[in-house]
Amino acid sequence: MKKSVILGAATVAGLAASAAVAGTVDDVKARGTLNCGVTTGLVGFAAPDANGEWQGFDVSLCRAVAAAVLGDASAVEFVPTTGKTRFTALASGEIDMLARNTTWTFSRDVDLKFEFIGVNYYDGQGFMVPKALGVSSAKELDGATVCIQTGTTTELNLADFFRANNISYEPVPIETNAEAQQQYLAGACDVYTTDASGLAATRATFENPDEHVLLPEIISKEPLGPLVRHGDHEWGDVVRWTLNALVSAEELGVTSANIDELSAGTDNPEVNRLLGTEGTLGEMLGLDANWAANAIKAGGNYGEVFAKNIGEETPIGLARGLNAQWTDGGLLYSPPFR
Ligand SMILES: N[C@@H](CCC(=O)N[C@@H](CS)C(=O)NCC(=O)O)C(=O)O
Repeated sequence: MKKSVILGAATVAGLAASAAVAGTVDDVKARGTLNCGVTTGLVGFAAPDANGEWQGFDVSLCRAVAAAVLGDASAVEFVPTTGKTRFTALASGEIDMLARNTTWTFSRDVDLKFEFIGVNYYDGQGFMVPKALGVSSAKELDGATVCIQTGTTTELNLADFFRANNISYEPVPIETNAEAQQQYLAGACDVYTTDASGLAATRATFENPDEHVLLPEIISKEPLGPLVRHGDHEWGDVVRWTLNALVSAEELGVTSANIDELSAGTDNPEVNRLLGTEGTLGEMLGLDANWAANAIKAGGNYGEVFAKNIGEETPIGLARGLNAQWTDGGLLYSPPFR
């Protein structure tokens, strides 16, 4: 069944109620590709490379889900979405899942009727300014012009922060990160504010990144994660446990280098259940026994995906911080595979 709907004047909330809510696993299998909503471009998270191939931390999750469901990490149709269009794209059925640095909030979950299936990056909102502005705290930004992406939590947090600190600002609304970058570098705004990871990713693409600083304040919690439509629990389970598989694989020491060897069977029962040599977890999800092994092979475990796309060895240079495993003092904690 074709699920694209005529958008008309319907609100996102109205669409959420009318869109098909079940059967996404079967739809994806029948179609043979996963329609995955991503950003319009944020290097390190989701952006096409020189060959037009989408790469990045969020892109890797799309590929892992495609590998789990279809056995083919390349069977993904990437659908670029902006801060504003992302929710309509998901609610209408144009995409099967959204993997686009999207913050899990009460109203998106409850009111827009989506289901956040986990957190793949714990973040918070920060500020970037040119060094030449001579500012060392966000509280010194009274009267500043601020580039701000519409349809985001960023917009709302910014208003709260300035009001709480009794200072004023002039918003410069923008639709995409590319536009923000261009406006900010052209001096159309004094400040760019978004998720701290987004600021690091954006600054990494500047010709002179050293001329820009991230201010010390982190003014919000931005738990970023993939989401699906409310009501399709089987599909939610598939996406949720694919993310958990990548996280568990790191905790259990399963990597893209040793996975073939471990897939022959190990003396760790949880590794065996994860990789499908013991138990029937794949069958419970309606997938092949090696669904999780395929997901891990797509781009490596969570730690490998992080290191390759956004980690300290990349120009983006993000530390694991809150995104370390719980065993290393971070917040990553997958429920058990049993
Ligand atoms: N996490 C926030 C902000 C997400 C957001 O849209 N961030 C921007 C700035 S990093 C982005 O991803 N832009 C990519 C694009 O323009 O496509 C939210 O969920 O509202």
